[in-house]
Amino acid sequence: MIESPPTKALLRAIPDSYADALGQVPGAPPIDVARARAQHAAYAAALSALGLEVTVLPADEALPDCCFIEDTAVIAAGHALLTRPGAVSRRAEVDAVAAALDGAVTLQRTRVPALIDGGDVLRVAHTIYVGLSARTNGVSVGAVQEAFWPRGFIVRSVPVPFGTLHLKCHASSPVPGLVVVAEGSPLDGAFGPELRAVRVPRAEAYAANTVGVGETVLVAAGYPETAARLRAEGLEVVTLDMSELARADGSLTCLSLLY
Ligand code: CIR
Repeated sequence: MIESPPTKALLRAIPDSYADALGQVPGAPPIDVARARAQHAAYAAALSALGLEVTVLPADEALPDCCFIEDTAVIAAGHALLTRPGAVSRRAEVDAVAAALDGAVTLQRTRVPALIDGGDVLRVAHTIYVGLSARTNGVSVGAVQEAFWPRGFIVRSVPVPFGTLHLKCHASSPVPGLVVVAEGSPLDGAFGPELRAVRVPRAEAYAANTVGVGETVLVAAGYPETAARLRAEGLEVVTLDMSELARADGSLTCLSLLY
């Protein structure tokens, strides 16, 4: 299977209701929505500067978490599996994304009783890992298999440790052939010698979630060792402030669908 690299990024704007997004730590200071929007805009600008055609869908006030668009679809080889997000309050996010993707990729819906958040799906070369988490159930593994096995992918399931939201909180694959893995994560040591693995120190685990475009990797700001290890692999590193997105359990991959 020969696949061209992504040329487009689909993002979704941040509603005022983002102040009530899921995943906030009780007692933590309130989210600064204006600052979150500035961070989101910097993310969009970074993708655009790297040559992607960026489209930002309008926010929906009824959907506080809608900016975390990654959870609504899994896209590979020109095909999108539209998800059924694990959180009930997020299920309606999918429709606007489906409409935006229609025509650009083929579409398939996830059927009941499968539940899946895109943040639990990590593609590494021709293997797709599905993290079993509080949001993604075992039935979804069959759904991912049905969608992507005919397109040349092997699908494997992997447990997501209790207390963490998604598989991609632990690992990402920003560049073909390279994985970024948090030390001690369920995927630490799971990859074969054909892949380059950059291990992220435990104290920097949040930085294991990265986005790559060509030989450039977006990394959350404030994780110098991870940035240094990626540079040592010959990659360009762009750091982005994620403070207000992290407050609702968001990280870099969550904010876009690349295709
Ligand atoms: C949620 O709890 O669903 C959102 N507040 C955060 C989703 C983050 N998405 C991702 O990591 N793919």
